[in-house]
Amino acid sequence: MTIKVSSWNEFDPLKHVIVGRADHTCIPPSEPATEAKVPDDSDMRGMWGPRPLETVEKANAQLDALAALLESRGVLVDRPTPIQWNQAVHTPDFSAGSMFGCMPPRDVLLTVGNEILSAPMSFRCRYFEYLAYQPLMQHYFDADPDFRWEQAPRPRLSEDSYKPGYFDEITTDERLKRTANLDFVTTEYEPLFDAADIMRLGKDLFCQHGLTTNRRGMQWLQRHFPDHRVHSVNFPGDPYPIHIDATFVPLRPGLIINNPNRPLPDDQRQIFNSNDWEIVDAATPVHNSPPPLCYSSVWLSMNCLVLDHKTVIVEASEKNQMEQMDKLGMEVLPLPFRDAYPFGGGLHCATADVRREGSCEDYFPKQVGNTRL
Ligand code: DAV
Repeated sequence: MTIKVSSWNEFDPLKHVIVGRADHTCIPPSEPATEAKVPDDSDMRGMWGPRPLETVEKANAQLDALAALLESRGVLVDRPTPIQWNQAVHTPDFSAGSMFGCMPPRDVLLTVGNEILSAPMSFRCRYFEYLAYQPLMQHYFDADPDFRWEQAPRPRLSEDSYKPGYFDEITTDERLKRTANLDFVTTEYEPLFDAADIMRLGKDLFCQHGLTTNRRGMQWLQRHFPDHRVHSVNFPGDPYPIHIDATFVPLRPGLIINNPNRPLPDDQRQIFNSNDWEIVDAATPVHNSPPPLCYSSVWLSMNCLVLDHKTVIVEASEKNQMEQMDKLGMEVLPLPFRDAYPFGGGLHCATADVRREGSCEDYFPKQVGNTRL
């Protein structure tokens, strides 16, 4: 099959994708950015180092099953090359006791049209994660003369990038107040974003302002993609706002599911309402808690992978979410995936687009409301 990098949104027919790998994944030691993410009562507090081999094998089995399902639907699947994540890293500005892993390519790689952009990342332990994808990038570069291989400015991630003591002894109420007030652990010292904070809808890129993406990161994206319109959205109600894909998930043109605990504020809905987009509450997750040693919330239930406007892969135990998808007119492909969750998220997290059919549409000709930078 010829290699052509091209993807403008989250829902056009998927033809080529990267599926992550769990090998060598570590729980990184605490650092300013992860302090903010790991809940005080989490079983991950105080733990770090390589994850148990048995859990790695189970996660890899489910990731392989995802790859096989995609291939059975005619999607070309590539895999990253894991490096030994259990190495300390040092830069002139910081040291970190280990790296993280390469199960969630979505966090690192942002595909916009014929470009794949590696995000700066805001966790020190994730500074070198892009290296796992270099062999694939080189391969696309050689195979597709139009492919733009890009890297956002490498951040320094010094003490200047984080607010000191931001989450020391903080109650959940206080967390919620701060996140609603757009007061996050990262400062505006330098542009920061994770790729998974960006929802691609043709000409419009909606970025979640949260723990991993700051205003400067969005400003950088706007200048980098001058033909796009970059928007800032935020979701009060989420004490750990990291990545938009368990909060606000488009299924097809005109339809988005929104986490009902993290509703998009009214003043930011205007652009969707005015352009006839429907925002519906996502179904309630089946589980009361995430699997052990997992960073993410139970709302990975809605972290689905859309194959085309009528087909979606959903985690096999999430009956409510599958039922809702069915009612919304989607064919559901169920796939067990909870063993993979602790390694970096759900089905959307575990993948990154290389090619979807379709072109850059203008879904929001009426640019109203206050989401623009
Ligand atoms: O709800 O914990 C998970 C997103 C993972 N990329 C959540 C967000």
